[in-house]
Amino acid sequence: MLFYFPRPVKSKLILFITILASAIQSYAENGYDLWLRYQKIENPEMLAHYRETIHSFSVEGNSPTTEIIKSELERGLIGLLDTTIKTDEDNSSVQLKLTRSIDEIEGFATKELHDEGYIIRSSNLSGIIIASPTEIGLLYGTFHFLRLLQTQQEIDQLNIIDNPKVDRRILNHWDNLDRTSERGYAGFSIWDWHKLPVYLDKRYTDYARANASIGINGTVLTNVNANALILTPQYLEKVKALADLFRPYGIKVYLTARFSAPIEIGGLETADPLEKSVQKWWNEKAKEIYSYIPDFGGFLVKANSEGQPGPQNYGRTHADGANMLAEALQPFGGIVMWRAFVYSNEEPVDRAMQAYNEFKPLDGQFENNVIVQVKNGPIDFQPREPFHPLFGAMPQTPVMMEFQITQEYLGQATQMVYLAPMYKEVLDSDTYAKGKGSPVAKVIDGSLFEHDLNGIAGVANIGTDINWTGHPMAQSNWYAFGRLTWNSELTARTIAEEWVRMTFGNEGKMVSTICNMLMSSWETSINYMTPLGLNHLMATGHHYGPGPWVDYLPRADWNPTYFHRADKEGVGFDRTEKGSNAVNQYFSPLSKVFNSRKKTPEKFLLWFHHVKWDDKMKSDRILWEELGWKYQSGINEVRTFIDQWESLKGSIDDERHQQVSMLLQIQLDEAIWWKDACMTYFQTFSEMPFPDFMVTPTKDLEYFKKKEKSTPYAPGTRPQW
Ligand code: BDP
Repeated sequence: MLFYFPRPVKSKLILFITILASAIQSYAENGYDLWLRYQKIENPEMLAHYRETIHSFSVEGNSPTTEIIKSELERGLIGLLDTTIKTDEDNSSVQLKLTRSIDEIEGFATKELHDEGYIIRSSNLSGIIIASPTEIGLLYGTFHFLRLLQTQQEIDQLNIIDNPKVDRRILNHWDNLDRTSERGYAGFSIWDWHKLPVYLDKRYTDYARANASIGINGTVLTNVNANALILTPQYLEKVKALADLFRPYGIKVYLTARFSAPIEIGGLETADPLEKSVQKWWNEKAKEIYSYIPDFGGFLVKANSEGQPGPQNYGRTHADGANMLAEALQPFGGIVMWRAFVYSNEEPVDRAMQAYNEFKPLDGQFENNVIVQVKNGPIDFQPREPFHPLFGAMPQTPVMMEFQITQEYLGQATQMVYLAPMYKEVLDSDTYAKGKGSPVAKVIDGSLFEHDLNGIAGVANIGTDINWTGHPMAQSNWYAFGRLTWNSELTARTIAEEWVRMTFGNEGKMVSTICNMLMSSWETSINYMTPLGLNHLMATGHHYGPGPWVDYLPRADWNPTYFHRADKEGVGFDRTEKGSNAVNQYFSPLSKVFNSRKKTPEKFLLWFHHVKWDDKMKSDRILWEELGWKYQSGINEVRTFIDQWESLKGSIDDERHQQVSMLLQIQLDEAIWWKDACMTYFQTFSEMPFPDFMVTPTKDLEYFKKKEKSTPYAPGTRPQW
């Protein structure tokens, strides 16, 4: 229907709508721009200083990547400085110069730079120079420079040399071809396979920009529980469209390879890796993929794990399977990331030990373009796990890290949990593989055992939600993952601060309040979910909410009761020499530390020990009380987050402020639910009264058991485990 307004009314109305629109725009933010908001610098002195220092720039070269650099600089500088910026084509009097002629830079040895590295220098005479041997390095340097402005740093005395510590910095999308996302909590998959290859969603470009801005240079587009169809020409054309779009941003595309693909899409009768016909099929498949995508990164493979097909179906080893794929990719420079997340139902040994038992004997048997991808801990992305004992245990094999960015076991998209402290705890853990000073970080950057092939992967938390990650604060985890893949030495706090400044603004109190909230959020979530080394207490299928009583699943090691082992005496899994002896998979002295009840850090206590309910803890409380203490403090801490956030009302745009407020309320309810359900359940074993300092649950166990079943459609669900 068309409305007709007489002219004067119409123009007034238009004026009113325009004013309204700009008012809303300036104060409502939907989070789509992530940390690349480029809002005008609030601080007038800094703004004046920056404006004086930069009013033109030049970028050497003329390629898709240099075009991207120019448009990012324009967008960034115009947004931040709110002024006109010249791109000086003749290069004569520019203040900001991007160049690949590093040799000309005084006092600088080119060999100091990695291919993707860059330098940023400022001098009074020649302005600011960003230099790198590659265009991608210039793009990274550009984002670094913009970050300096976004976080309001001094730019007068810059002398930055920055190289990535790890070569393959990769996101793993557990995305299915029907656009559902396994363990995804931010809507559907961003890959619109149906409309590809013709329709290129703007999100793809913004995804690439965001990744490039934090140094991510690879993406596995498909779920590890793989679908062979992705390897058919119909889909390869679509993958090619994405690869072409991502290439100028320095991002390589990888795919998951379903081991049984030769049968499912190749018409063969077997997928036995030692069968010539199977090898031939993969060789041809690789050739075909490279005809579409000349710089295809390679395959990520989940085999013989949770029902996925693999070489063991034919009595072959993981090395046989990986090497067959490696041979197919070798002529083209591709790699195989072979996952070590394997455990078998038939195996009576402790699940935490199985990957190590399976893979350690294969050390030295892999082709040189195979890298074994290991989850950070030996079970499965639990809120807190000790590092996986395979790190350091396979000196002759490149081993890469798999973190989870999506919060499958960490409150999903309803809870604020900043994961950088967790990533850091793992990366900084000393494996003692070559004596003291052999941290996990050095295993995975290749330096400990001198491997050229090295990498870090993170299971992405990105979806179609307008703000990409569901919870506005979960953007920080995507950001932190990228920053740590580039430089694992950055502190979690430094990264948090960068992210807050770029995402919310630079006002001092706001920055420190949000940073404090972020920095304590991981420990808080552990406190109200799985304190003292407990793990896998989550409800079945979706892993949303508590279900410590679950004991009816077909496989022992899918049941929470398998993991906590509560009985009348105490709680915890005995992994000492007297128990499963998992402690022995660690190098000495760690094996000894974990074997000792007294020496084991309390954060891992119930991971390694079955401890009596009345055993004394460091706090002088007995274990039962300490559990209550932890659960209750988790709740109290969430209440503090609510107050802290409330104090920021007015200093953050209303839209995001309100979203986080509502989510914190859910987080509080969930924390209380966790405490009540777990303490009520564990009380059936401890048979002790709830400690005084803990708010007593008002419902009985039956209530919580029913509640566990009341969310069958929680997002990201898998049917069983
Ligand atoms: C578990 C998830 C499951 C994944 C599996 C994996 O629950 O959905 O398929 O890990 O990593 O964490 O393969």
